[in-house]
Amino acid sequence: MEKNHKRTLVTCALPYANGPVHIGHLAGVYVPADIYVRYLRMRGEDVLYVCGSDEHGVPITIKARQQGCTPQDIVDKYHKIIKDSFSGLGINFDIYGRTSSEVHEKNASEFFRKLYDEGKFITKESEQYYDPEAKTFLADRYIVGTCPKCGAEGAYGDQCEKCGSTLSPEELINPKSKLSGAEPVKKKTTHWYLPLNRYEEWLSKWILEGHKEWRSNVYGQCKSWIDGGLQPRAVSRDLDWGVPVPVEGAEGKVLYVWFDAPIGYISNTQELLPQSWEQWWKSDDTRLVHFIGKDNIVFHCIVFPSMLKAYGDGYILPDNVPANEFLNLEGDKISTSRNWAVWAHEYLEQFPGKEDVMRYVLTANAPETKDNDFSWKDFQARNNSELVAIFGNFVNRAIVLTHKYFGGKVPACGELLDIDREVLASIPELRASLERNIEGYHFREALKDAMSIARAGNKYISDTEPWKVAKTDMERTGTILNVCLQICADLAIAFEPFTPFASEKLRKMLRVCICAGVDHRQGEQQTVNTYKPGEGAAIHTVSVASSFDTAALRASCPGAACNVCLNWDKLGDAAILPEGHEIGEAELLFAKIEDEAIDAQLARLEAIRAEREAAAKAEAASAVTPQKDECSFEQFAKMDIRTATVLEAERVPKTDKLLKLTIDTGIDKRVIVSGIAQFYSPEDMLGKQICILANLTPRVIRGIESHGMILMARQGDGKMRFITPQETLANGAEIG
Ligand code: B3M
Ligand code: ZN
Repeated sequence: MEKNHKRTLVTCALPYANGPVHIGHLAGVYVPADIYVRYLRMRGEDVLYVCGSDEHGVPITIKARQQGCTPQDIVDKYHKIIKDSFSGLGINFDIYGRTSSEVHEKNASEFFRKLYDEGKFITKESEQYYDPEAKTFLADRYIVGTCPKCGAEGAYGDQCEKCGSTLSPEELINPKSKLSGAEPVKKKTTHWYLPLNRYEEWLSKWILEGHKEWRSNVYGQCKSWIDGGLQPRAVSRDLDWGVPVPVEGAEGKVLYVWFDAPIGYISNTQELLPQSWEQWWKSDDTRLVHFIGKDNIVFHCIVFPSMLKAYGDGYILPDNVPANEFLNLEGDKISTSRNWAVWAHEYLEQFPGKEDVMRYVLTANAPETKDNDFSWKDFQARNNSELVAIFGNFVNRAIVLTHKYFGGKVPACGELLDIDREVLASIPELRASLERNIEGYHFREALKDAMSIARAGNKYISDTEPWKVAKTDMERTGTILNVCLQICADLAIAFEPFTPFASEKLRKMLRVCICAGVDHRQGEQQTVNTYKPGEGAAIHTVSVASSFDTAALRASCPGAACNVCLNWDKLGDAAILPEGHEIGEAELLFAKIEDEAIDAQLARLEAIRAEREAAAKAEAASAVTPQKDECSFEQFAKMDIRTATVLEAERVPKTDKLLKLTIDTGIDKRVIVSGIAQFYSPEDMLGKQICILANLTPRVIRGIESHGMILMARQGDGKMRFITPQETLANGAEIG
């Protein structure tokens, strides 16, 4: 890896603490970031890994209102759930902070104040929506209405979830307050704006000229923002939840959540490292990488950098902003409000011990270049036919056979044949590709490289058949198993970033440890969340910086039964495990996932889908069309509406919709052609008393002359029923 930096600061988008995290979040941001961090640590890089909850913003106040509690209750609840989900999946940040912390409030406030004092903001008076009943201004998400782009109901003031368009509240058709349902009125208010236009040229140089290597989705979005001309952006809101605007006369105003949230990265670093945080944020030899989802690109590439630029004081800018596209679930967009998601905390409960499987599947299907789909069948297939059948199966055969023929000791490596040399030579090549891919943020491809090592091992053991060779040639059997065990050690290294739980299990079987940064096993797993130079310097410097000094490492490997310490640099070494090294018992690395578990998940989703469809149907059925223009009594009186009875009914040949009815109108017997065949069969209509418009000008329909029209009631979803008197009357009774 190119090294013109001393340390890497990795941040992950701060999840809103208004709900649990789901697989879309994991695939988009947290799993790739975790792979990246684990990899860098194994390479001996000094990495700080920062995240936390985003505890301000309208989604939180809305949730609190829905649940009848305070915003604080909401953030307390979800902060814990989210934090536990991450650690359950092995995503161990150095700090998982909160934007409601004191440090953060102070930081965000001071940040604003400095820009304010230095005249970096402009103020603008504008008209904004105000709820006259709730007596409050309505932030974007508090206004709902019809989407001007796709016509969907329930679009928000900032976005339509149906078609994904970005909206402004003014664009909504029939806007309604989410608080009271009232029609909002426009009212004057003043806000502070960051004039992004002042930074346009600078941004263009920095990104469009200087970061052509960024992912094309990220670069493309930046380019279209910059080319479109940047506008001043409001950095305050009329709200009562958030960091108060620290200026006289700003009562009832708070910092816009997207102003304070990115400062949260800095606050969290500061909370963890009150003495040395500046080294991570203000030093040119720190490399900053933001992992985010695609909906956060503008904030991380345009707004936050402009804020930092305006602030000055040596803040560094991101070196890269790997943003992913979205993950869908079973072909449908993931949606929190529709409960169309796989929630991380539920997954962890329902699939204990399968943390790695989710990490693996989300990486194999990572939405890196386009939106991608998660399906439970694919999840099962990848587990059963890749993790179990290839990776697990290979490791199991190698370890079981070593116990069977060599008493659990690594056998000697004798003379190598071509087949041995070939498999051993393939690993450094795969390693090089894996490194290129991870360092270029192509995690899907990197995982394929790691999996190729397992495939190579599995093929090698199948081709060399040591269980057959053992009948005649123990020395050759030993060589084959020696090669297999070296590949097992390679797998423990290569898979540590992707499937850390399996890597740990494998290390236990091989009785080795790993220098994965601060995660140097010491009987009990060290918590990785303890990056504390000063008091915890030993953890940091010993296990990261000098962990590749094998002697020092062994010395710091107290009492563990291992005498081999792995590190990234050993990947591909043909003699990682020395002859005679004693390995542990075989344990299954991955277990098969049976159909029942998958069917249960599919049934759950099916039930949600059915419920949603039923609700949509009911809503459509109850939709009423607006009242028509007035008509006079004279106009109405012209219509001759009467009762009649159906005497004969038949389908009009070659049509789906038409019935030919012969009716008794009391005046005469006549034929009416009616478009009701979708709703009634000829038998249904026979003998029924109906109401007709008798004096409608006759029309020829499909060659049949029709004399009048049957009165039908039509519901919002198109369902139709004919009108019939409450009790049978004489035919020809006038209606009106
Ligand atoms: N909370 C938005 C999101 O979850 C937001 C990220 C903040 S990162 C500073 O999409
Ligand atoms: Zn829309």
